Amino acid sequence: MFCLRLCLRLRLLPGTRVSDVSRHSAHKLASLHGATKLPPNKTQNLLYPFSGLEAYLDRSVDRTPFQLFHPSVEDMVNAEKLFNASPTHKIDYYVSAERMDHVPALRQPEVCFIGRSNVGKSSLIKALFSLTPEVEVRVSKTPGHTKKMNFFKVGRAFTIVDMPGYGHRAPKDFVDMVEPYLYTRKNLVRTFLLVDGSIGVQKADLIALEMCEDIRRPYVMLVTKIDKCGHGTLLTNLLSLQEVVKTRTSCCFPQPLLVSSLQFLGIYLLRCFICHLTGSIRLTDTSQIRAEASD
Ligand SMILES: Nc1nc2c(ncn2[C@@H]2O[C@H](COP(=O)(O)OP(=O)(O)OP(=O)(O)O)[C@@H](O)[C@H]2O)c(=O)[nH]1
Ligand SMILES: [Mg+2]
Repeated sequence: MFCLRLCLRLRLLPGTRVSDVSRHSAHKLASLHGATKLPPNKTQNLLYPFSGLEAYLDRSVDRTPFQLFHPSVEDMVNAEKLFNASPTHKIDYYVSAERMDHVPALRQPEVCFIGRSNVGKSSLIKALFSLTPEVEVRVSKTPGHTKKMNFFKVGRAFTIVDMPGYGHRAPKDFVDMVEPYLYTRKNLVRTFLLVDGSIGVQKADLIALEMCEDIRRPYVMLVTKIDKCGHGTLLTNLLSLQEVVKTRTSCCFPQPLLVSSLQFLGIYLLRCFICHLTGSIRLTDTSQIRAEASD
């Protein structure tokens, strides 16, 4: 039923197909259109990854904090349009910076991705840009791969920044490079702090979380690699992260977002969240945001 309604809507709404430029090379799940060709429960999982976990969650656990941002399919379709390049809406790598004085002066709202080396920051950006596979985002099995702050422009709508990781094999000047950026960047509307869902919150993640709290700017926890472990492990890690967010944070959005860049789980929802935070789309009334996501 869900899928039928969804497919109908997607067929009716213009601009939901992959752009001409990338149609031949984009992954089949890069677009919502591709996602809706799967069986209904798989589509539901891709669009709303928490729904796949809910069945394994004890009845006594309050589901509300996990579904504060719950956009409608229509909103996800609108967000997806921003991730399709066109001659008047170019999506591309812009510049890299090692220090604040190399950071480009840009007016459009910006979001950035931080987290431990190897947590999946670059892979996530690659998945977000999967409708324009010609945009080069480098990922690697070897921790410490991203050495600079890499800026990607999404037309004039917003910028996405891929950061070097902290922890194992991080660039020595991570703190000199990233901390000043987080403190001083005027057009930064949201920081996404990534934690690996298959291994849970680590000491280094708690240090980063404290740093975000000290900076006192809004940030969001993103749980990556949710394909990599069983439901039990993922739920245990998710609930302990939720407890950290509840008890130790005041600037963090209360809902951790779940993603798998390999399987495209949660990518459509994240695109929608970014478009909402940067003011690039207006959410329809049917979308739930129980806690104001743009505080
Ligand atoms: N199973 C699984 N593996 C992933 C996922 N995302 C990333 N990976 C793998 O994790 C490794 C690291 O990914 P990157 O995206 O380069 O990680 P990063 O956070 O950018 O790392 P640094 O640049 O070193 O800070 C790669 O081998 C990816 O293929 C995911 O969603 N699922
Ligand atoms: Mg990287």
